[in-house]
Amino acid sequence: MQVENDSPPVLEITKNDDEYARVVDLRTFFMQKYGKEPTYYVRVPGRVNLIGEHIDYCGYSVCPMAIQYSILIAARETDNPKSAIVLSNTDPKHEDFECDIHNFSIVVEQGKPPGWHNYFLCGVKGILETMSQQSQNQAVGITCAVSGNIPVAAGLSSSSALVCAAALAVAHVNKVSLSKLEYATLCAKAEYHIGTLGGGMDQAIAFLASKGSAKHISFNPLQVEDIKLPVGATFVVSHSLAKLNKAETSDFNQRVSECRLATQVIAKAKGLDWTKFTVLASLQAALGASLDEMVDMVLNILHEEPYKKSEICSLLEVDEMQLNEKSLAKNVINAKEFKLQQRALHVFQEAKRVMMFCQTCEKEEDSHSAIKMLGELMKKSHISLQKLYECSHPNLDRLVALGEGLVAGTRLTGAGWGGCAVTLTTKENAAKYTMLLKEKFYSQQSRFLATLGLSFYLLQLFWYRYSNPWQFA
Ligand code: NG1
Repeated sequence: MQVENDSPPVLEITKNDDEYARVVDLRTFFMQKYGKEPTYYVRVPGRVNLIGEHIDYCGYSVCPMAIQYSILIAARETDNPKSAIVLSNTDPKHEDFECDIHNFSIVVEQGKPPGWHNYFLCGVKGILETMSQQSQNQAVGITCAVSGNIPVAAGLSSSSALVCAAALAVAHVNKVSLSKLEYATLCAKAEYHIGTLGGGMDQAIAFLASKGSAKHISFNPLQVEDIKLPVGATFVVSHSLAKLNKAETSDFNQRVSECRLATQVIAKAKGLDWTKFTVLASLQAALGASLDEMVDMVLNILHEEPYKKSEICSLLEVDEMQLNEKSLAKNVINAKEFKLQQRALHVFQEAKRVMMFCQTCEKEEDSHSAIKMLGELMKKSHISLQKLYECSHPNLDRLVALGEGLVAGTRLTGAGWGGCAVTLTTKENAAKYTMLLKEKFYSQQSRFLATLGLSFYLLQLFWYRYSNPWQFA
């Protein structure tokens, strides 16, 4: 188990780095905009999750890896007035923003995608909360130009990368020193201000990723281990061309709330004080049961038909107001029905698949059969997300159905309802598979031609000793 008590690294960038041109462009943008030189840069990667979907917020471990797309910030301390936060973005769609570090609020309207600066402000808020009142009063502002090339609303964690990059930028100018683990924890909490109750995977991999390696990340306490993928394992990440900003709808928080309700209903049925439980992993720990036993328990205790609020109230012996307060996210209190059995089944079975994925990587000597086994787990993960968790999208299902004979398995990655799929294939088959995707998927989509360059990614991951590190910076 790796202990990550060190601070995020300060890296030198040289002319040979792939990102050099991007840094130079951003510097030019900053200087044209503000008439001054940036004094430092921050870069935070996006990620693709290989397996372990919608279980981080239930306390279960996940297997993400960083990708080469990132948020890059050019920054300097603001001098006039000293407390101003001044933001601009190289993407003209994102408007300039200014506020005072001592007086701002994060405003998110329901049903609308949050303005980009709100993610930045989450990072600022996270850092301010680590400071004493006196230091907060003296906090200095920051002038930033932001450049992002992680596709937005694609399940590749562009929003968390921005929150984390903002936290790093503001911490630096205010001389706040934190470990990677502290950053990951505070940024996960800070992103709650956007309104979605994610589980911490994205912020953890943003700080704990290392070049050329996927990670097994577990929570409570936050820990990270390298995943030694089989030789030749190659991942292709493809965009379904359907976008969903999860802060725009209540779907994500509905799932979080359903998992919480499932936890509490099972806890009550087992004679535990249900008010003490919010996540399925803590319930499992309290019951001392295996994941298979938890699956049996779900099938015995929870019914398949959706639960009405009134039924849950009577099971937990509370009124509706108490239920809203104890168990439901704010934007879910008007939901009429909750599927508890399906969601809890997905979580326990997905948590088991993560265990098996990691064990296969550890134990299987023959890389060919290891890749096959990992692919099977990924396929099962997708079916579960589609049928039990209901967070797929027809485009994702079409991507998942392609590649018979060329791929080991494909699944949706990230929150779903659109966004990207991740495919495990071999080094030999990757090129043929990407050709097939172009022919059978992208050429059929009218928007594809316009978005070809942006929508399609090939990420090759080799055994880390043979990797090209810059691909996974
Ligand atoms: P996306 O939407 O892919 O960035 C979200 C959550 C994760 C996790 C995944 C589903 C946030 C910031 N991220 O990721 O914590 O729950 O969905 O596995 O809410």
